[in-house]
Amino acid sequence: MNIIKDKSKYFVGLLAASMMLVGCGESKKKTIDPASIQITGTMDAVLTSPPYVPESVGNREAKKLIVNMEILEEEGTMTDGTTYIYWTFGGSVPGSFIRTRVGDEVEFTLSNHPDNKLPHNIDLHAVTGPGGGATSSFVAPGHSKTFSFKTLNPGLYVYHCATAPVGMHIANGMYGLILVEPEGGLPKVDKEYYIMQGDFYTTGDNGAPGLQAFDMKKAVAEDADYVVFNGRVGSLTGDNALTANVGETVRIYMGNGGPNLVSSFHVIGEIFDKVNIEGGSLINENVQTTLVPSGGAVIVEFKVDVPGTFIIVDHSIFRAFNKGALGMLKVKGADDKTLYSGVKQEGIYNPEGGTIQTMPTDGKPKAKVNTNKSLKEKIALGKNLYTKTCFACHQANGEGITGAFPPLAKSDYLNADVQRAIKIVLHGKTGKITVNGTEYNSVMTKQTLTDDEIADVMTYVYNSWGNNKTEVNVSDVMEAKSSH
Ligand code: HEC
Ligand SMILES: [Cu+2]
Repeated sequence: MNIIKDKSKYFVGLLAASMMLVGCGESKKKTIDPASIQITGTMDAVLTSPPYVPESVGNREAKKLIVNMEILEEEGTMTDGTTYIYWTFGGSVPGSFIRTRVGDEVEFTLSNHPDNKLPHNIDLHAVTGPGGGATSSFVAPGHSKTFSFKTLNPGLYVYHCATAPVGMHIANGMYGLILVEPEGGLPKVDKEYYIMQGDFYTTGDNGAPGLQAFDMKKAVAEDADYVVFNGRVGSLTGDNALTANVGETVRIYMGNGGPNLVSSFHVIGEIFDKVNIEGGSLINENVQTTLVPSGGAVIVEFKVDVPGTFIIVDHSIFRAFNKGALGMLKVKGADDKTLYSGVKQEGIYNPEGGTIQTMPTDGKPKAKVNTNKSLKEKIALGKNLYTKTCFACHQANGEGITGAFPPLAKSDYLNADVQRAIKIVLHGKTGKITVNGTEYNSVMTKQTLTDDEIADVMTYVYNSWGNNKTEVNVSDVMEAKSSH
């Protein structure tokens, strides 16, 4: 079937559309012309983790702004008793907040920590250039890349990793915000905060205890187990709540990393006095709920007139009370009975808590190296290692990811040759291989595991998902090490 029957017509259409776009761009540039703003001097950017933002730019001149960002893959808490391996820009989800002004020349260095397992890059929506920087910033573990760009458009922009499989990198927490302030800076306010929403997909359902792996199937189905602010349940509640005093103006830089869901952003009991729609220059006033698209952002501002706890939610409300998208702003100060009579019922908005109750984990310490393990013990230890080390690529049930990571489940390649498989784990693997009739030409990084751990993880893999039940011993790993 050929949808585009007449290709020449299609191209004429495209040409007309692109001419229109060029036209708009030119008329805009005549009034602003940020490309011609000269820079004076160099400064290091101060980066902050959420919910904080760096100091405002005020009326400083445009500068060469040095940004150093480090990618870290690390285990963190999703909710009490549940952990997840997050991939982060700067060690937090969302990643470090970057604050610039229009006309800055940003020199961006992206470093990928040597303990990380995967290559990454960064696509900043504030960048005018191929891939928003992604093509210039692709960086392997233990390396760094530097590129630079000029900030041409004021606004609040999302940045994210754009390494394949892109959805998976974003789902694991690789997103953040970069603010480009206009000439002279944004108007001064009393309090500024940084919130970003994200949806997470785990093999166990919401509240299932222990380390949870990413679930590709649920991600594709957009069936989120967690929808949260700032990477975890409870990041903005209780002692972590945002704070303000009566009479202050609060500005929230709110982004949505997705990967899938749009956010109906709302603060219960407040009205946004000002909303920079979609993080751009258009200001709306007196807004109850603002829609933040996946890969988009918004700036909201409101004056807090009465004391109390104001609940911040995604007003797609089951997400707030059952999946985690709930935060708090605690406002201190004197009551104003003319504004609010104060017939207040404590806790009326969080009777269900932020999440489903979970069983406590046993927290047993790891077993010492034991050379006399039973097959069952080896499989149990191997499963634990698999979840920590291999699942990021080969997935929870060894199903792999089409086009990127080969399956280990019912893998003909794996089952055909134990020594070859052990060597892959010992040394890593690049180049073409065919697994179950499909060709892969990708990179598996060298795994840093002891001989004992390799024996356990391989035993687990061979005894799972329809594989041939080989038991791998330390002596097999030593044999693989000594032969080439
Ligand atoms: C960073 C992603 C990544 C991690 C982590 C990873 N692998 Fe791999 N693995 C790959 C890729 C990619 C290939 C294919 C390499 C190629 O195309 O040459 C591969 C291939 C394999 C193969 C051979 C092909 C097959 O499907 O049978 C085995 C066996 C294997 N990996 C086992 C493991 C085990 C066990 C672990 C954990 C200890 C692990 N891998 C961790 C990415 C990874
Ligand atoms: Cu990435």
